[in-house]
Amino acid sequence: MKIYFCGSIRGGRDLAGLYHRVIGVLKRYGPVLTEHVGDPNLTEQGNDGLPREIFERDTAWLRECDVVIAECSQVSMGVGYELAYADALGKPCYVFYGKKDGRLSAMVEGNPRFSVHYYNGEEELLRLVSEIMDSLS
Ligand code: 6K6
Repeated sequence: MKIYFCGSIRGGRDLAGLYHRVIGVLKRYGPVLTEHVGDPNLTEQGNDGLPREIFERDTAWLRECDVVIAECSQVSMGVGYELAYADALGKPCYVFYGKKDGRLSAMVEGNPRFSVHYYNGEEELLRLVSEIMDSLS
């Protein structure tokens, strides 16, 4: 099972450590095509390739993947774009949101094809991710 993980980059890297640990769980189930999203050395200012190359590579991975896992607590235009792109391809999309003071975009929360999960704290997030991946494998 090829897994595409989405998390904020230019939207802010506050949750990079959390992404890294979610990816650690996901890797037990198959290759995570976007492992770099959890790289603690990747900053929002970093310039890790030309935007066109990033777009072509990431959209190719979205076409190739079997499941999309998106951590949406940190608002990110790229994550929203990836979810819409994956949805148009009919990919199964699992969305996670852990902020108490804020609301997930209605364009994500309201999509009946997305499986949206709210969590309280990292432990619950990692448990939810494992349970979902167990159910898919
Ligand atoms: C810019 C700054 C640091 O790195 C970059 C560009 N590098 C990227 N490399 C790979 N994927 C990227 C990059 N920038 C965005 N993405 C994709 O969009 C990732 O798969 C993330 O899930 C999502 C983040 O979007 P933004 O809008 O928060 O950057």
